[in-house]
Amino acid sequence: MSTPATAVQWLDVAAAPYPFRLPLQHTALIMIDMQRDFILPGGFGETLGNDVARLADAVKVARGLLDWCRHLGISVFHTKEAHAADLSDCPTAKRNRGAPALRIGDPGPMGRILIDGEAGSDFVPELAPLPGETVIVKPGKGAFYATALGDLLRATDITHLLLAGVTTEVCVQTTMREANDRGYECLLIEDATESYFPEFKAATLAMIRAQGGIVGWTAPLSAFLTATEKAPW
Ligand code: TIU
Repeated sequence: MSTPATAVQWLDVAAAPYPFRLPLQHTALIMIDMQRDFILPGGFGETLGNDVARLADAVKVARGLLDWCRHLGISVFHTKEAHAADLSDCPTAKRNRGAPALRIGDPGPMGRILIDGEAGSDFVPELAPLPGETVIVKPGKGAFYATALGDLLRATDITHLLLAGVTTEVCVQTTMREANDRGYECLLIEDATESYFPEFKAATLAMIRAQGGIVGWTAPLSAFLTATEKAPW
């Protein structure tokens, strides 16, 4: 059945804690920090002492999610956690925290750690943005803090957000909570997000959907593919 250009197409997705209904024309994907610095050896994630290999499977599913969004014309935003070369947007507390082998701004095998424009801060190639997709460079964990994301979402009448990326309990959860407080209906794609700590991922998913979806919904990518097959349009 053909659909008038102005009609909103609704999708009903099996999700927890209950089905998620989204209007495609008012939904955006926020793909969070799928950068070499978190996903590949030699970057920020590894210098913090983490096993970055744990994130590889989520990259594959995230690619499937991106393809699905692109096919349906859903707006795509990519965020990257990165700082200015002079570190003017990096709080001293953030740079000094812990005892990493390399600190933010130090030279590493993929360039200076977590510095915008360096190879390590760029996206992994399979998740590179396409022309027309928006890249948000953020100095913090949450994608709304000190960025134009909120203004851009408002300007494009976005009401529903799909979230994915790394790491689940750090930048993804922070961003989802920021978005929830701003009134967005948020769903986290369970298998397109990952943590260096499986127990933290599990706890985050549970926290999000507890209490009737106090932060939002979760669902695997397969739920979206099934919902699309069943859609009346
Ligand atoms: N360390 C960790 O788990 N995450 C971050 O530092 N940033 C993001 O989650 N992107």
